[in-house]
Parts: sequence; structure tokens; C-alpha cells
Amino acid sequence: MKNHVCVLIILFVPALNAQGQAIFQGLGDFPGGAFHSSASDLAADGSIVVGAGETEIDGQFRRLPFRWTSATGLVSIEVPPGPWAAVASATDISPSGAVIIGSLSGERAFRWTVAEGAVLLPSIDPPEGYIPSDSATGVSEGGGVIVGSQLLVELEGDPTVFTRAIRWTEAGPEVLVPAPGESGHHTASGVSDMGLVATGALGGRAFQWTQATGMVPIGPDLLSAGHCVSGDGRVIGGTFSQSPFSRPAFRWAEGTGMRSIGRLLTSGSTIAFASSHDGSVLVGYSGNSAESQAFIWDRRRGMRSLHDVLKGFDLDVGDWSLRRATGVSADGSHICGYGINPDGNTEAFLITLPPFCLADWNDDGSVRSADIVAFLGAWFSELSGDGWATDLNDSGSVTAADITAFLGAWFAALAEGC
Ligand SMILES: [Ca+2]
Ligand SMILES: [Ca+2]
Repeated sequence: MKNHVCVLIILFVPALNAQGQAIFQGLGDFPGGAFHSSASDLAADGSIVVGAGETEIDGQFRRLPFRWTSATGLVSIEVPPGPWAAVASATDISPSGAVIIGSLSGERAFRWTVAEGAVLLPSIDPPEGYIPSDSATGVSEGGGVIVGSQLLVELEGDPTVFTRAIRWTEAGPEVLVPAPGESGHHTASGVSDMGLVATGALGGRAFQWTQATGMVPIGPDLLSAGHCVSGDGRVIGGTFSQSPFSRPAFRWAEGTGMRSIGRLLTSGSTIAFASSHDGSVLVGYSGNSAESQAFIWDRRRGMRSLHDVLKGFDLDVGDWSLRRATGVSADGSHICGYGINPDGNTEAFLITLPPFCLADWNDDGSVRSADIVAFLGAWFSELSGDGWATDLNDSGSVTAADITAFLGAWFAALAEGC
């Protein structure tokens, strides 16, 4: 019986999507204890979601990392025993889905595979007198590169605290090196599929890291932080301070520099937290701990609240409040996150939308010559005015090369579908 149910689900989902519909599902929580779950990331094809749920074991509170698929539901990941094991969470999954990384009470980091289970990531020896706490936040396609941070606290005398960005490879952990002339505390948040580009914050500014350059601050000299790198390594997303009262999300590419993609709420920060493979779709959230809204951004439609997007598909998610979007699939069609469910509990969710189709510029669900007309209209208005939606090659300016790029995408969509 169980197998029949699984087959039905697998056949059902793509059929709905082909008709341009959306799917929303809460992912539930472990039985027992308070109801509380959150999703932190998903695999490139959207089939596996990871995060954390809560339960009780022998009357004791436990937070457990989970791995979710539509066939299995939430399955807990067994973590290495230790004083830190009671509060564990999965923080990221490799695009292939094979490697999951996570946190143990914010003190140690782990790496999980089917073959080896969860193993502790080695910790870099702290300077004398300092107590280290490791976190792992980003993992590459094959799991060969993991990035994160080490918090160091000295309790003797005047307590001091600093952080450093860490990269784990087969050779072991190493501290990321700032570019010449750069200094300050640093943390790493995201890494590209090949593990060649990473981002985070260095001395209060978002950086791009490569082996050749070290950590190089990007964008204007403003308070900022990088949170994600597109799978292809070309685009970085994060948040920056445009003024003391405005902290919108940014999208950065080599040719464009740091561009604001806006915000939904004026309070708190708006953060681009995850990117599709080519950086054409970003997801994240806007607000603060008291109030926040999950968003999706693409270059054609800009930033939209996920709640409004679902409404546009006539999908009633009841009294759900979608607080944070934390992961997006390679094609931008699967989004995970968490929100407050109708019972008032925090719950992980998964949303499936039709994939972002650049060629369908007029957004009518089909690719026709009218889309070329619509693109050219937008291109001409941006040529002489503001806006950069039609800067398709991320060169920093609107030129004829962007028309060529659009026609390329349009013909490809005609031939292969979007
Ligand atoms: Ca169209
Ligand atoms: Ca351009």
C-alpha cells in the first residue's frame, strides 16, 4: 500500500507543474515534544530537504537534524555522541544530495553521507587560552569542499572574541586568507558547486573568495555580508546597508558590482539567502526576529513575497505566515524554508513553482514572438532610463549583446521548452 502512495505522489507532482500550478506543503515535525521544525536547504533537484525538528527522548528536549523526501517524510540523522549532541541541526546539503553538513550545539560541525553516517569535522587548534566553536554552512557539489566559521572566545582577563572563516577539504581544515591589505573578523557562508568560489563577511564587508585571490571585499565600502554563491560561482547574494535605515538584499556579479534587489519590509535586514544555479533566481527573507516575510526574486519580476506568489496561483495556504526562504533548487522551482503554521507552530515548508522561464518575458505561460516584442520594449526603456532587468549578460550595461542573449534563450526555449 505504501508503495502505491509513493508512485501516485511522484506522478502527480510533475503533472501539476506542467500546467503551471504551484504546490505548497508543510513538512511536519518529529512525534513527541513541542512542534517545531525548520528547513535550511534542499538538493539541486528539490527532492531532498534538510533541517531540524524537535522531540523528546527520555523526557529530555532534543533537536535532531532531518533529511526529508516525499517518499520517507522526516527522517532523523544520527549524530556522533558527545555533550553537544542534544541540540543538532542540518545546515546545508550538497547539490547532488549525497552530503549533508550540520551543527552540534553550535560547538562542533559534522558531515553526513549514507556510507559513513555523521562524522565530526576536525577543528583547527585555537590560539592558546581560546575556546573554539565551529559551524559549517556551505558544501560543494561532491561534498569535497565545506565552508564555515570558527568562533574563538578567551575567558581569562578581559574576555575577547573573534571569528575566522574556515574551509574543509580532504586535506583538512584551513583558515581562509584575506587579500593583501585586508583584515578584520571573517566568516564564510556559501560556496559554489565546484567549491572554487566562496562568500561571507570580512571586516564587515561581503567578500568573494577564490584560491588565487583570497578574500576580496566586493561592492561599495558599506556594511554588508555575503550569504550565498550561485552554483556556477558567478553571482553572490547577501545584504548591505544602503543607509542607516535601509538594509536591502543585494545581487553581485563581476560585471555589475553590487546591485540592490530591494526589500519587502522596512524593518530589519533583507537577505538574499540562496541562489539558483545561474543566479537568475534568489530567495531569502525581509524583516527581523519579530516579523519577517519570505521572498523570491528574479530579474524579470523583481522581489515578490512568496505568500503573494502562491496567491497568484490561487493557492490558499490558509493562515500560514511564510517567514523565511532558505533554499532554492538549481532551476529556481523548488523553495524550502519555514514559517508559522495555522496552529501557531514553526514548521518547515516546501514550495514547488513552475521553473523560471526567461524567454516567457510577458509572463503569459507560453513562449511566442510576443515575448520578443515585450523584451525589446523593456530593453529600449532601460537603454535610455533606469533599470537593469534586460542586462541579461550581467555586463553592467544594457547593450545589443543582451538582445542576442535573449534571442538565444528564446530559441532554446522554443526548441526544448522552458
Ligand atoms: Ca510569453
Ligand atoms: Ca549587458
